[in-house]
Amino acid sequence: MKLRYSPASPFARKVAIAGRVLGFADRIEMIDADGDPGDVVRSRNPLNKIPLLLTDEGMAIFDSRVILEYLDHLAGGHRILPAAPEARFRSLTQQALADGIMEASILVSYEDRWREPAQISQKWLAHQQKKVDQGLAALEADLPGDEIDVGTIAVASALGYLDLRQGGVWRQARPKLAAWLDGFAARVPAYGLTAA
Ligand SMILES: N[C@@H](CCC(=O)N[C@@H](CS)C(=O)NCC(=O)O)C(=O)O
Repeated sequence: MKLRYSPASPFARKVAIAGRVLGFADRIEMIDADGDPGDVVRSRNPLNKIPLLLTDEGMAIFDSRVILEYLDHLAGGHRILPAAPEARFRSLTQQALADGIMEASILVSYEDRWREPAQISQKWLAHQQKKVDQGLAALEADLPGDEIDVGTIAVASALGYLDLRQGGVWRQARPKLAAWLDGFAARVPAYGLTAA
């Protein structure tokens, strides 16, 4: 399998962590966006987004949620995607919340990258940052557990992205969540191994 990724992408980090947790580290060839000038892998996704997984059969799979489901299936099923409905939908909802935090914080980063200074909208930035802050408040109030599944992998990846892009300032106001992330990092070596 080939994974088109970028070291800083939190969505790609979800996939990289899941791949290692499931024992696929040696089976997934990582292709860095920066080292792929022809952009052959990205061209397989009409949305031009990463991560994108090319299976051994040549199928292009995106987005990160679908790739995680594919890897879970490849590993025999119900390894990082619980079977029992209550656990399954809690985990999937946790993943949706974490993905939403990533999307909003990426839009904050893109504002600088894609807009001319005069076009940058403080109103839009505040709108996106509010989603990040509300998401963190929800996680602080209802902490993820000790399980290693699509929900906790996504939450850890989202928090890691905030550490990278926003200097970890979130930690001061969310001490229980910060302690949870430190515990996850200690329990899951793949977290540290996939840091940008
Ligand atoms: N929903 C997608 C989001 C992926 C995404 O937004 N990837 C970013 C990098 S972190 C990207 O490729 N951005 C390029 C663009 O938006 O054109 C997923 O879960 O994989």
